[in-house]
Amino acid sequence: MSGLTKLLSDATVGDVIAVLERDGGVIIEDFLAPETLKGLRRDLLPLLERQPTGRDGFAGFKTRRLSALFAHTRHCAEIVTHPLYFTPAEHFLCRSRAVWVGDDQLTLAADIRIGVTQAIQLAPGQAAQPLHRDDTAFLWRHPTGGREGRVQIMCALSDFTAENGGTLVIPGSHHWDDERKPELSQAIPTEMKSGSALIFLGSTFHAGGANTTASEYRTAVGLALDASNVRQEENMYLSLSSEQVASYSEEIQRLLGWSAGSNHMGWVEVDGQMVDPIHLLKDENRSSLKGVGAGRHG
Ligand SMILES: O=C(O)CCC(=O)C(=O)O
Ligand SMILES: [Fe+2]
Repeated sequence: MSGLTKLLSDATVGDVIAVLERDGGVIIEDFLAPETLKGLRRDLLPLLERQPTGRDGFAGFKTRRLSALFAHTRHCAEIVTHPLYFTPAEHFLCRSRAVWVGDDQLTLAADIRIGVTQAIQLAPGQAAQPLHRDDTAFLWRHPTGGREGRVQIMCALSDFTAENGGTLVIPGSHHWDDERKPELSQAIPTEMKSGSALIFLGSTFHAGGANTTASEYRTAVGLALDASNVRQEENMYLSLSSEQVASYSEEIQRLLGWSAGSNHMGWVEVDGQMVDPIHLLKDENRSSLKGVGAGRHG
């Protein structure tokens, strides 16, 4: 394959689904309306500039990340509801299951939640990220049989090139089982103009590319739509204040959901890093809790 398949923004939902089923990823050219692209750049670029760089090879030592995006810009709403993203996501995430409740056999399906929001900017000199699947957060099993946990989008706020770190994707890797190791030699860089978007399945191997340019920044808004069954049933975050949670032992704090674990489910951004919320309940870190999300820049 010489490049990832590109569709124009007048493609049908069926076209997008067909390419995702075959390759696990697809580029939609001119995905963002010009005013959406302009608004995202205006709202997010100054905030990204103030973020520190990552502290490990996965987050990227020369990468700036900004989360809680719905607190920082209104324009993410236009991305998640775009019919060429939302409707294919529904197709992969909302598969129904028959379940017995007493005498009734019901057909239930998950609906959709926004799983991650993150602007990602790779500076010159950033090395390639390790290849991974984004549904690793859910410890999803592969092959998925068509039932995905996550459908991800990377909207380009700058041009994406092979040289500036355009996302590496291994086409077809969503069909692989969990034993098969991904290799960089199999990955294809995402090359697209600013305003275009890469959509890929949670089971597709991908990585941020290496930025080998002297002075170009590669900037994206990454968002994930997730199946709503990958969360706690009762909403503990709204039911208990952080003070109430902090009054319990660490074991109970984690069980109430204030824990990200080794699979990083439930992290929260503090000072540009994705941290385990358990740390915020400790007395010495309680002040950071006020810095989470909108409060920090508001
Ligand atoms: O920056 C990119 O192109 C991809 C980043 C990514 O896959 C991630 O952080 O999970
Ligand atoms: Fe990823």
